[in-house]
Amino acid sequence: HLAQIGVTGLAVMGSNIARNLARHGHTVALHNRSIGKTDALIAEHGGDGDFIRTETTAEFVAALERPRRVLIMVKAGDATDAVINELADLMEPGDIIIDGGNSLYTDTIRREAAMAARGLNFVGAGISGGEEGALNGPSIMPGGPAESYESVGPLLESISAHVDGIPCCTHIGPDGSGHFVKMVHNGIEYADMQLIGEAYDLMRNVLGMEVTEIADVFRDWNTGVLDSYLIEITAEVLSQVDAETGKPLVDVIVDAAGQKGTGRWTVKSALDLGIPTTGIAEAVFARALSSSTEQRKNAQGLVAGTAGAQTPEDKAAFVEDIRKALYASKVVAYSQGFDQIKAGSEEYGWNVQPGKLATIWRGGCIIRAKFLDRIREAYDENPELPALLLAPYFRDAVETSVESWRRVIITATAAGVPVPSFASSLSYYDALRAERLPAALTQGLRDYFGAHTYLRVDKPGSFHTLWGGDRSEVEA
Ligand code: NBP
Repeated sequence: HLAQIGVTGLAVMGSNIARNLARHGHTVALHNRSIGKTDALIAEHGGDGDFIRTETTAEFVAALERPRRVLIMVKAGDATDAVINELADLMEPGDIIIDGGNSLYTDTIRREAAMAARGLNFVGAGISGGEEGALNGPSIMPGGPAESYESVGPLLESISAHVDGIPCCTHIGPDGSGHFVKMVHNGIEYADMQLIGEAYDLMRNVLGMEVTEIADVFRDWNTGVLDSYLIEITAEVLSQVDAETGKPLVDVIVDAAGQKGTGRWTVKSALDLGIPTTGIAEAVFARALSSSTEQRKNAQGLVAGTAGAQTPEDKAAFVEDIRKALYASKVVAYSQGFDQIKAGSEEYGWNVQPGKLATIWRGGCIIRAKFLDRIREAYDENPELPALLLAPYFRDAVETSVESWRRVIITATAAGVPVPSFASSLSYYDALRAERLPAALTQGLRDYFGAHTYLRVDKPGSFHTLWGGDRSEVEA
């Protein structure tokens, strides 16, 4: 008998996806560079469904029905290229290679073109949800040729998470689009986590709350508009007590955040596209600062200068202010993320539908949240929405939070507690709604030192002031 799909790369993600496929009644051919992982999977979970064990890549390819469908779940980068090339040599026109790893979208664009030239269909699929999602239903963002989605879509949809009966998997667009949106998804995840961290820090270091009390606040927040996976697990992590010391676990974890690179990729892409994705950038930089341990150690004795700081008198009211600041900043981060997706889609001609994306992010993935329903509705109502922040629901949400938002930042600043994402998100909002920006002065300076010219508010054309001469204005 032959397999409907093959999975190569059987580390955590690959083995869980293979099991998920088997549990949904698909026959799955298994392959891994070293046979140990394949055998371990069959020994431990062979009962999950119909698996075909293969050792060599040739055996693996021969175990598949046609058109062949292979899902690659290996380390992103060179390993993925090596596996693609090995498979491509053994496959035939019309066969489909799916890369489910966290590949950089520009790699996916390159690989898709190379495979297309050989008659093969290449699907770069972003998969979110971590280990647990891979096993029980991830959010899947497949790009690549539309025809290939007809073949792999039903398979992938069957194993994805479902919300209200709708699969959290949809065709995103051509070549690198799936990995691009997965990248921005991860960037948004960085922003979300940074905002949660700032909210926690404010409760801990401005209000002086106990960790367990803060856990209860997050548990409570998870019943309202902030209802989401990350808020839910924040309560879990904060409730955890270290067995060895009896302290809250969060107090024995080293406060230096790691990163694997997707946040950094998102910010690099935002810079290239000229999109101010400040929420994500602040989050990436905040992780970098946290890991500058040597500098931090040396700076610890610096005078804080927070003599004027006052603890808010009404604790409950300030907690509510923090909740609103978190929500408003989150709206900004998502609005910026969707702006970046729109810009990427235009740059590469992908025609990504933001509403469809919000729909498949409602379940399975790390940023899953009630909130995504509101985003979906906003794009359903107006697919041409200039910015998420300007959709009526989100406009209201931010406008009714803005006073709290300002109070939180003023209080944090006076107390010397860093709130880079809260503060920069508010500055972004204030800049966006400003009637005039100091960019006019920037233009004046650029014209002064570099004759870069400027536009005038009152007439068409480009102008230059003769700064070194009689300072009269000439048309450029
Ligand atoms: P890893 O990213 O740790 O990769 C391990 C797998 O890659 C093993 O099967 C290993 O084979 C194989 N491999 C390597 Br390394 N080099 C190879 C090569 N040159 N040729 C063939 N195989 C090679 O596994 P993971 O954490 O399960 O993640 C898999 C993919 O999914 C990655 O791209 C990751 O970024 C992505 N992803 C991960 C998560 C997550 O939560 N972990 C979430 C979403 C996406 P071996 O057993 O022979 O060493």
